[in-house]
Amino acid sequence: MVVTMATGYSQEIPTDTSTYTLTLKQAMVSKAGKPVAAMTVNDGIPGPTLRFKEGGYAVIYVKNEMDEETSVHWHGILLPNFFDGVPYLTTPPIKPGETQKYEFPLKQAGTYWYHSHTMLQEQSGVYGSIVIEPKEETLTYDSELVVVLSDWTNQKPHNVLRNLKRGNEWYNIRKGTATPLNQVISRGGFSAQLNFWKQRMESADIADIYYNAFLNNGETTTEYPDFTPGEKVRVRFINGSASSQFWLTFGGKNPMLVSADGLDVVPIDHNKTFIAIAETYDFIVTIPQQGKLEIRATVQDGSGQTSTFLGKGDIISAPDVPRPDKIDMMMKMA
Ligand SMILES: [Cu+2]
Repeated sequence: MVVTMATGYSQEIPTDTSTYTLTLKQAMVSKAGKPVAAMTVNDGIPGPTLRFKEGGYAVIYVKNEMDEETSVHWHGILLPNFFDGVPYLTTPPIKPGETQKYEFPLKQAGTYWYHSHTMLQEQSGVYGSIVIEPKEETLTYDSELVVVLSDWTNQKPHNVLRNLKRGNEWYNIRKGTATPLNQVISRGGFSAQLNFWKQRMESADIADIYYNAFLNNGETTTEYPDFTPGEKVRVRFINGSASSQFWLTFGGKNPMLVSADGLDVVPIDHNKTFIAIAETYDFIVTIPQQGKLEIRATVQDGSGQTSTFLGKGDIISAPDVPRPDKIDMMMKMA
């Protein structure tokens, strides 16, 4: 079948077409103790995993049932510019009540994701995962699991932004990552602190925002007990956070890191891996004969974590990641 797309060019549409509809709604959602105004994709946070096959064709309808305009950007996907989903730049925004159709051939394989590209809607919950299976699988594994990491605040995202613009240390005090001046002085860091103040910076800092929770697949802890001993599971991690970066650590044997940002890498046996905002990493883990494997994401400043458990039985804990020494960091930076 040949169709003319909205961009004006014609193209052969493969019979291998996968069609999805994503419906965006405003809803009260409770992820950290109390319901707050949030935004859902198909009634969930994160939204569903969109699965495609390399060489196939994607058709995605995005339905905006919210009272404000929106957009969805397909992060890392090679596609015609018109369907990139960045409002006012490549793609028109989706007005309240409107549905936008995105369509593109799938020219790559791997782990990717999607998120709103409008205002602060990504922080409110508009994000989800994309998996494109390769034409020919070169890796050996039995099953797979997608894990979307994110950060959650009970504050309105606009209030968070306002607070950041004030440039105070309230969030660091709230999450216990501030460095009290008496400690700075007792460790000989006062001249470093003066240097920082002169440059209008507070003490050394890693992450600016206090989050009420860190999530994987929308929960602080998730359990996947159905994996069986010896099963090789490809775990696809996506960091869909608004402003958090994590250290991933794995219980039991080191996992095999097989892919980064959708591209296969030379497989490497590697445990502690840093995942920055918007990055994706795939690992193959083997479910142990006894016990359940913990995979832990520890936020970079040490103020929180979220764990995924695979299998059943006693916990095989992931290694701890020590809190960074911010006074030492400040002295080195100054
Ligand atoms: Cu993006």
